[in-house]
Amino acid sequence: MSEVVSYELRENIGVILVNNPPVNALAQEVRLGILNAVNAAQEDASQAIVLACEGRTFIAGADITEFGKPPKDPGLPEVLTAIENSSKPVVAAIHGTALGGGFEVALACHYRCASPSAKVGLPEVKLGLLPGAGGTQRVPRITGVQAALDMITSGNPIRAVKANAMGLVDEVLADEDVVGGASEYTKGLIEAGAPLKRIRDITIDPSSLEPDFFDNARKQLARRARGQIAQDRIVSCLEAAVNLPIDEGLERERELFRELVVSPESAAMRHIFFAERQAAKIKDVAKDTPLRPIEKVAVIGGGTMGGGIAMCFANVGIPVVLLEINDEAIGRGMGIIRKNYTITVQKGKLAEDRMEERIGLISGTTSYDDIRDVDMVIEAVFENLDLKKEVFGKLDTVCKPGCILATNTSYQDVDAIAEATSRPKDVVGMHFFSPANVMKLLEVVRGAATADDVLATVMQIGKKIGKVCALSGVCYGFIGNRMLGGYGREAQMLLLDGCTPAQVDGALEAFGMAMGPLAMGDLAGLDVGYKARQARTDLPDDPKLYRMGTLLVEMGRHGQKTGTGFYKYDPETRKRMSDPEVEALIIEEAGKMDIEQREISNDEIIARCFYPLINEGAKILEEGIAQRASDIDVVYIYGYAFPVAKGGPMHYADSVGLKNVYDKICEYRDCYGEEYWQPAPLLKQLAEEGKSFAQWDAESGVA
Ligand code: 3H9
Repeated sequence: MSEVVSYELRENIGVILVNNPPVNALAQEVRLGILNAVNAAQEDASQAIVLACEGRTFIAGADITEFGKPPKDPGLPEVLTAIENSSKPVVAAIHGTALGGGFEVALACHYRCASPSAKVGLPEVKLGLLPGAGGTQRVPRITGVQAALDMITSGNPIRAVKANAMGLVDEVLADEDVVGGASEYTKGLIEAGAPLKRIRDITIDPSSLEPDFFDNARKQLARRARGQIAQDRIVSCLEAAVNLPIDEGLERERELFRELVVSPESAAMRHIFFAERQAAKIKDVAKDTPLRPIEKVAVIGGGTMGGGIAMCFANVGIPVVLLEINDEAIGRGMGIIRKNYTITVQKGKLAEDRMEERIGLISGTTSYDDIRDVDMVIEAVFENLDLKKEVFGKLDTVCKPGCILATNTSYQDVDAIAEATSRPKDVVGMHFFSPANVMKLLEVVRGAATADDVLATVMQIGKKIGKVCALSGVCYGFIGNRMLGGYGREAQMLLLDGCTPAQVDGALEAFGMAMGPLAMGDLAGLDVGYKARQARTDLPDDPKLYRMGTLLVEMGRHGQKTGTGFYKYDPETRKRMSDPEVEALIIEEAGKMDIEQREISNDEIIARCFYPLINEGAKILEEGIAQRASDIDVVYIYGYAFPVAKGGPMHYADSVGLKNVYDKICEYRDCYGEEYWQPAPLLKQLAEEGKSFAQWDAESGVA
């Protein structure tokens, strides 16, 4: 048929096999191959057709790299029409993950069977898209509208057994021999004279829905949209599925898919899809670097961070020893772990016996003797270099040769920590984000001596525990926290210039940030930043700098924990409210410093807060701290809740245009001073050359 699709008659069954590694994406040759095979099967002696895939998975969707390029025939809808109109039953044989366009292919088939471990799903929303080949029209015809809405707006995959109960899959096969099992199942259909079951023939009864069902769905989804429009368009498609004949519904779906595929949100989200996968690759570490086996882990420090890290490993079945200074601390740590798991159980996301199994994998100790046999240690003690060095000195004496010694430090010098051991090549940074069992980002910090196999192993184990990994070199704050400085600084400067806290946070939240920086400061505790600033010697001596944050702490307003900070908080609901007292104080302080307050636009708030961050990102790139601009985007999306619909700060800068960003930074430099606004040489260079960070990545050979 073609290089990527084969067809052969096996007894009375025509078997179509797709073989387009790694994930059998629906590239043009695959679409053409399936179309030709279905047409060929109409003419031969087959009585039914099985559509299956080689390799690790059934079709995992459209080929995302083709989006944004001129379409090539045949389009997917044409292929699906040929399948649906086949005069012989077509049976999808699903293994691995049938996702997006892949599952839509299966839905156009007359029957679907799946191996026990298979999953099906429509994850397009995670790429800022909607299922564009009938998913929004066919799924609600099977599952009803509410279940379809949940499935398509969440994008989460569904296991075979559940999919079977929902009617999305007709048969769960006995084992993983999917072609064999599907062929047997198909023979049964032939013998029974099973009809050509087309999902399109099912009608949805509109009276089964509340009159305001779609309005309510839109309102609920808008709350978590954060700049994404796909959810809203998915609701429109489901509305069409209920109210229009299927062909008109399919047409409506195509129209809205076309709108989304050219949207900046989808471009940003597709950028992150590939960026996330790139970030795990280290340019000078060979792909086939042998990995160190990690079968048992120790975590030093059972506080919030250490406990969360221990949970990450227990969740994937890896035993963890939690080392603390005394039994009381162990008890406290284990208590927090149990509490966290209990919340997950209460939410219905974890079965109680699974919780006990996981907790059973975590054991507490106060003795370094008990970690002699572990393959990896992650230190999560207090942020103090001397303390960390002391811990690593001890680890060096007890840990077995080859054990990976990782520090979870957020700021300390990984090289200085490594020097406290006789084996700096085994030392690496694993910077988890709080809460460690929830946040997806893992900054992997490469010390001057860190061995390649340590890095490769940490990247692999990071993926195993569900993290998105990005490599950072050693510097103060690594990639993420280093870039954050200017963001928080400007948020406070803007207050003196004329904004209220609600205006600053409101503009950034409207941009898509989960929480503005001032509200975030209140949540984390304003005293934390205050203490950290006092310990620093590199900050300019400027009374304007962090003026409001400092003043509020000195007034005892430490944020949410004291009930007041930049805002005041309802003691019962913790709802944040503007505080006229703070607003008056800001005006008074600005007056004392002769700052003339003025109206400030949301655009200025966004530029003043994000451009320093982008500028620092450019410095980080040219210093080689980050491998790629896209890695920085990954850090911000997964570690700092930067809106995915904006694609991360560097992608956002590209979308604004680096020349525009550079010019604004120069304007702010002239207005607010060089100590805060010093354009990065790389930003200047790219702006002058009319290039983007994405081009820099491509030209540096790291993309
Ligand atoms: C769609 O279908 C639209 C339709 O409704 C309408 C059409 C008209 N395309 O993730 P991995 C690459 S939208 C191109 O590391 P895993 C990936 O970049 C699509 N490439 O493996 C990576 O490349 P590299 C809806 C793709 O085992 C390699 O494959 N579908 C695609 O951890 C391995 O990927 C989705 O959104 C693709 N569709 O996970 C599913 N998928 O090695 C997207 C992967 O060079 N895919 N690649 O870095 C996934 O969720 C995961 O890849 C999957 C495997 C779960 C399948």
